[in-house]
Amino acid sequence: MKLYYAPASSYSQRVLIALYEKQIDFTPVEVNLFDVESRTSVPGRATRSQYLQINRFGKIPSLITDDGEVFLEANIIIEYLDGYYREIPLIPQDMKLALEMRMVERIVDVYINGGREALFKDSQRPLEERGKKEVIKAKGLLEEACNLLDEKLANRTWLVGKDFTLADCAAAPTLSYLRIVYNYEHLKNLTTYFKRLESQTSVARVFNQGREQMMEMLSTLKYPVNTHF
Ligand SMILES: N[C@@H](CCC(=O)N[C@@H](CS)C(=O)NCC(=O)O)C(=O)O
Repeated sequence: MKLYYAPASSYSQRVLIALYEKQIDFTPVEVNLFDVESRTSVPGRATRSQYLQINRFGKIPSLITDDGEVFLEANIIIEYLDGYYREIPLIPQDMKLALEMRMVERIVDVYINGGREALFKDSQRPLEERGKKEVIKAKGLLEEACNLLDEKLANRTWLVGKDFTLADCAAAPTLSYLRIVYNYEHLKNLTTYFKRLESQTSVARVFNQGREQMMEMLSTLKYPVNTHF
């Protein structure tokens, strides 16, 4: 199977963590994240026209199976991987735990990632234009979501149940990039959990692979952000 991805892309990182956790062989195909217009070819990478035939939205990641089936959307790709490679499961068998996992993933995606995006965009506006109503609202939702995770993590190793799940695959890159614009060190359980994520082999590998590209992107910003993340 082939994974179309970019090392610094947080949604690609979710899938890479799942692939490494499950120890699945795959062929990585890098899509040029910097070249938004053409996604032009660098040898060994997908061109925009090639890539749009796989994913009409031009978003990464995408997965092509050995049978030529195409899966879009990071979570759906992980669900596919989990269905076919059961030895190391990332989705709980128990129905209620599986629902809790999906709920937590939605909270991470909608409120934490959404809040992070809003804060990041705000950080790139001139000072006098920052902090509008929508940004304050997004920050409030982000804070509530972080509080919720912190409460859940009071007596847990991973976000849901006893094992590492898809929710942790989603949380790792989201919480890593969140630190660029928002400091959550006051939330002790969440901070300890993030350290635990960083020392998970699959996560450390993915973070190492993505760091250089992310630093390159951050170095082009108009206004500085926290680069110690
Ligand atoms: N809902 C999609 C989101 C994918 C997404 O937004 N990927 C970003 C990279 S992290 C992307 O492709 N950005 C490039 C662009 O929008 O042109 C998923 O879960 O896979």
